[in-house]
Amino acid sequence: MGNFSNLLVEKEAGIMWLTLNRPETRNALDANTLAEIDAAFTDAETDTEIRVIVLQGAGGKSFAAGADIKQLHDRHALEALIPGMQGLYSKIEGCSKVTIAAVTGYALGGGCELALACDIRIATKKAKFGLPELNLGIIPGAGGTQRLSRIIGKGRALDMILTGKIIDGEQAERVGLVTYLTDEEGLVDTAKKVAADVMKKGPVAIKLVKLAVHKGYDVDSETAMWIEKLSQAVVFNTEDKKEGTLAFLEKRNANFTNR
Ligand code: CO8
Repeated sequence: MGNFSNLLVEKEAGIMWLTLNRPETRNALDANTLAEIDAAFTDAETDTEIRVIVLQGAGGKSFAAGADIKQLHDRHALEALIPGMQGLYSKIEGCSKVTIAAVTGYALGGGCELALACDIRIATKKAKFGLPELNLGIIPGAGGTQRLSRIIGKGRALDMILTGKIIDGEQAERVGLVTYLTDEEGLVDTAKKVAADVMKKGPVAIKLVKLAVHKGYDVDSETAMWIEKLSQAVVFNTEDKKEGTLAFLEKRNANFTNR
């Protein structure tokens, strides 16, 4: 992977830490930052050592304050049709590794949508979530209209989008936008703990359960059940399944090999 200017990438003990690093703009997501996130995810996908990807923001004030409004100002209609931020977030959702957003400070617009595209969201009490795009005369166009509704329900999502209200970490936990709430000092440790729980699981099973949940959510229930059944059929045939069941019977921890 090449050198990045707006994204810090660290790999440690199975975790890829991605830190959005433009604190002077509250980590606004310009085209260069998005390209760097894209490249980091491409790398993570093929790096068998990496099991979990944690996204966070540098500077303490912000996870990400959304799309870079300076660049947004000059966009024309056809540019909204390219995959762009929406395509990248779909790639993140479809990543076979587990993704965690560790949020303190602002997660607004495309920053909130980035957190919504992750599998698990952790927030501090100082987190501030919102989709304020309508203030700018645009709509949440990086998956926000769909993912927020699915995660917190259509009524609450419409309220947040139409009023542009910003909710803090405690409110976000109450409505199910985040599933872990911590103080600022505990953010990294909470992410590490969640990652450690995930890393005890079989990698092939993780890949397929993500597929079953995400893809199954978008289709009718009978098709979704088939996706689940076929995913189970795949894992039934793996070394990991043999090892996981044997380890239980032998009263020891499983040693999964991703096969
Ligand atoms: N883009 C560019 N610059 C930004 C952004 C941003 N999103 N957010 C903050 N900045 C810059 C400010 O302009 C300022 O720059 P300067 O120092 O040069 O004046 C610097 O960061 C610091 O900002 P503030 O002084 O405003 O800092 P505060 O701590 O007082 O406030 C806020 C922080 C609340 C985050 C405030 O800056 C703010 O409201 N930012 C804009 C938030 C916003 O509206 N986000 C939504 C953007 S639109 C979007 O995300 C669309 C996604 C879908 C696009 C799909 C396209 C197809």
